[in-house]
Amino acid sequence: MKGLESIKNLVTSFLKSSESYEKSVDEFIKELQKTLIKADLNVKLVFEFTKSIREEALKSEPPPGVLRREWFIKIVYDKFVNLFGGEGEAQVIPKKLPYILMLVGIQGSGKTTTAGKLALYYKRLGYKPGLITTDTYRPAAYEQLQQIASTIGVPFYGSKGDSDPVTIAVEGINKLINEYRCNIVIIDTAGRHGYGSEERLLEEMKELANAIKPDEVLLVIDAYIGQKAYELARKFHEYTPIGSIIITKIDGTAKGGGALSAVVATGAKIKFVCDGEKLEDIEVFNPKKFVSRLLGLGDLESLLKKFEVLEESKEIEKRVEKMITSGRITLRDVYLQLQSLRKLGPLKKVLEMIPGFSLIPSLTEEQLKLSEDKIKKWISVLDSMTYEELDNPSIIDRRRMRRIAVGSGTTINDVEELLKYYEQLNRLIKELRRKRGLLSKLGVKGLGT
Ligand SMILES: Nc1nc2c(ncn2[C@@H]2O[C@H](COP(=O)(O)OP(=O)(O)OP(=O)(O)O)[C@@H](O)[C@H]2O)c(=O)[nH]1
Ligand SMILES: [Mg+2]
Repeated sequence: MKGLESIKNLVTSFLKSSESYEKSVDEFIKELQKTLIKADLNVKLVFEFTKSIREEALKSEPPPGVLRREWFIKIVYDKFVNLFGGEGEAQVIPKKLPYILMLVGIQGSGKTTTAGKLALYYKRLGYKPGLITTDTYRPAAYEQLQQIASTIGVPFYGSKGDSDPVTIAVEGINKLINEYRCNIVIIDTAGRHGYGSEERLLEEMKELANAIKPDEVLLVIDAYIGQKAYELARKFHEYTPIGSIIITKIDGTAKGGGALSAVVATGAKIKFVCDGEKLEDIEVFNPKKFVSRLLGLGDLESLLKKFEVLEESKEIEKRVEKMITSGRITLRDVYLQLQSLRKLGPLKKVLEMIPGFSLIPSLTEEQLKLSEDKIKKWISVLDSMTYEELDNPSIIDRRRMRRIAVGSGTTINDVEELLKYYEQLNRLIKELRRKRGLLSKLGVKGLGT
């Protein structure tokens, strides 16, 4: 990613530095600011962003087993992921069918190529896409998309000459859906001149969108647009809440990282990024993957592994939190809990990493008693239970216990022991809930509240 690739080096030199921690943090933040500004990011934004990193770094303590420097990088990672749209991949599966997508963007940004890429992408997912061009402005726009459609093997609609884009779009949608049975319709529009013409672009987009009521409007921005990406994306985001953004040409020499960050800073959603001229060169935007790459975490495997453990612990913590709030756990909760513990390896280490876990002393002790062996055994016991039993363990009598023991290759004793553990846990959760209720009545904050 051009423009931001030096962040990787900042991370490695920060981790290796022999300077004091405070000095290294200062140095890192200063360099990060320079890099982000050079990459075309809005200056005010850069200062806000780095300030929030510094504040978090000062305020939070690394969990046991995590070095302070590693913890700092984790904070940087989280902040970046948050900046780039948060957890999870962009949502690209249509919520309804048929689904109508309309692409807009300034001239040469890559709309026509991207329309083809999207058609291929959705075709490979098993949908039946079709392509429409409403571009009556650029010579050979018709042939360009027609050619792409025939390469991919999807239906195409357009009209040569001077017809009105709205008429073409309406006719095209009708034809593609009703005659060709397409369930995704992708509409390519004409480009608008110049980087300064956002207003006109957005006006025209609104007009067309009002007439055809697409399910989604996608703004295509190329990485070369630089600083302007911010304004354009901001206005677009204001105009159309159903809109999302595709960034093209991040493979080129442009400061793609800058354009990308500028866009996300507006709160607009990035759905896809394109990194080449070929029709395969499109990728669903995934903030975590993107930030991992940005920080060079792929080369720091052990650190990445640690981060994964930390995130999983967050999950466990959330689950414990949910149990306390509801005041009730089922064997399903126990099952999930045991499974994540097994996946993460040494139990003690994992538990120690959970922030705030030490606030639940009795729970920690109970759980630390579990050996890896026992976890495995109990998981097979739970695997042999019916849903009914998992949700309502009180129905498990001797007869059921025998069946479960046989099914899981364990003994009745094992089953009983697990049920006892479950009861203990349940009591504990209730007790925590009571305590918390008391605390909140007294106005004391505790246990993640
Ligand atoms: N390197 C690279 N080139 C791209 C990418 N996407 C599009 N292009 C190229 O950019 C140029 C313009 O692409 P078009 O798809 O024609 O752009 P457009 O927005 O439809 O242009 P107008 O219809 O004139 O407004 C073409 O040469 C494409 O091959 C990309 O992700 N990477
Ligand atoms: Mg075009």
